[in-house]
Amino acid sequence: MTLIAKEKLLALLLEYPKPAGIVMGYGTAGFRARADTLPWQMIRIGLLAAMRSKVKQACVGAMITASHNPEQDNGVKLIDPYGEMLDQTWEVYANNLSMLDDDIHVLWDYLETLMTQLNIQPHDEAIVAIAYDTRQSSPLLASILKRAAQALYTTIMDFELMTTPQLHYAVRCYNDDGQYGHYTEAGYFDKLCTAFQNLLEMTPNTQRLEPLAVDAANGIGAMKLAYMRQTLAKFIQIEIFNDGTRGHLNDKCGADYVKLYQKTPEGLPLASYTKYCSIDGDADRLIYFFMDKNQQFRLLDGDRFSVLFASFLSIKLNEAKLFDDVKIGVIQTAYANGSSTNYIVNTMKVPVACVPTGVKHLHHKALDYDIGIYFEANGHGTIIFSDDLKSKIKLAIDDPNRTMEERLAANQIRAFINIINETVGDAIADLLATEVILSILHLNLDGWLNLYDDLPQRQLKVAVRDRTMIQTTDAERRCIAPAHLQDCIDELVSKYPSGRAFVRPSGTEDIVRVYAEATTQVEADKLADEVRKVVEELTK
Ligand code: G16
Repeated sequence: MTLIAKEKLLALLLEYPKPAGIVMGYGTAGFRARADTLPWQMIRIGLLAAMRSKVKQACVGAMITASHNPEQDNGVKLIDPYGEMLDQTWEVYANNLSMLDDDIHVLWDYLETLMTQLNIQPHDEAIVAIAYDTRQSSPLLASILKRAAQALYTTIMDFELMTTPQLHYAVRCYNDDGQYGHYTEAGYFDKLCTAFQNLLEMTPNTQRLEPLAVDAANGIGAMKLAYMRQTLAKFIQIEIFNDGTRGHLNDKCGADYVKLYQKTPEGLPLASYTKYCSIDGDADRLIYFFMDKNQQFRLLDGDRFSVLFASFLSIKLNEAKLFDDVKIGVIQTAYANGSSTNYIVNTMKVPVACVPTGVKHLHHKALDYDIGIYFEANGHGTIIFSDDLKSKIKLAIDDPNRTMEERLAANQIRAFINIINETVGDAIADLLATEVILSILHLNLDGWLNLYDDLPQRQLKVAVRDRTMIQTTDAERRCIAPAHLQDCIDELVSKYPSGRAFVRPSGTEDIVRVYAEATTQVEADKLADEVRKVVEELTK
């Protein structure tokens, strides 16, 4: 590689030195840590983004966000050319680079070895699309990443403030020459809003949509939803709260807070609306909730979206007489409420697969189906539709031998597909998809909730000395380290009828997560607390 590239890199290493003793791994959603400990990491990830782009001969994305984490954190993750998460084999290179100290010779040798191994030339073209959330630390981190990528002769597309799913969408569109949509923000809004409008207009007897109050977690989603509000006003009134003008990012609000603590966020007028939802700091998660007639808080989480979306698509596939030709499946993680899995498998007769936490795992598994519906209980998810399914839908729409009803149903599926952001979980797209289904199926939140009863559950965060001491297997449902932890959990669980519990280290926060469910809330809370004590004891 050229001397100039080496000099540019050296300047960055001197400007943003790696703190002594720091260790960071590419986790559930990239590197995440306190923002002030991240600048050195941005150099390495900028280099990796450039290399990935050169290898794939396509644009890749770099999103700077710590999503649901508190304001003082930040993070970065790479997006592959099809808009999906970085190929997991490349997480190894990310970790290798992360382990290297600031010695320019060592770093340079590693880059050259990688280039030889991957058969790339330093001057091969590279394009990296960058975007960031509203955190104060984001612009600086973005600028470091940009300079590092540029040192390896990379063209930067700087989208500045965007939601995470918008960047995933933009990368996909850019690489497929606009087949999936136009890569700009205007293209994203236009695709979603047009599909939403088309689906409502083509459907007879839709139910009028009640106004929706959105808790935007004081994050980027507020700004982006505000753009769409006007366009959608003819169909739905969207009111945005926690829009960042007063509170702090994800502080006592947002999807993670509402799901974790199973309570309403601050900053919303709770008596005024029949429907509420919360998104998270980078708008990739969505949770609905409402106050029932006894003013009790009622939550509709990611499991509920799987049920709603699978029900709607099954109905429409049946109407289009396509159901028997289509392989539909739901992907969950260990956090899925046992009742939801039971309902999907036994009542809806749709197969369910369980994979480890992290959209990257769910997305991968969803590719096994024509319609792969994946949601984590925390509200992060989407649907993937196979090319084969899309062709069948098109043929059905154009087939003059089919009845009007069949062709309408096929058309409705096509419009619905265009609302969904297939690249990654997208709170805005999922919100529109939810609203449209509620309108078409004449459901309110109460009716949606009453499809099945959740088992009471509790989730806890436990601070431990070293969270990597906990190792899991079987899609994170069982522990293999430390010794005896699983035996202890099994013994505790056996005391609770329908009890279930597991622990796993978080890949985004420096904590261990405990999950427990049982037949009553008191029991779920007690089981979670007992498991917490065992975790604390065995990780001392
Ligand atoms: C990220 C991932 C999600 C994951 C969540 C929590 O969400 O994208 O798939 O469920 O972290 O992960 P962990 O339990 O390992 O901390 P987000 O919304 O923070 O990007």
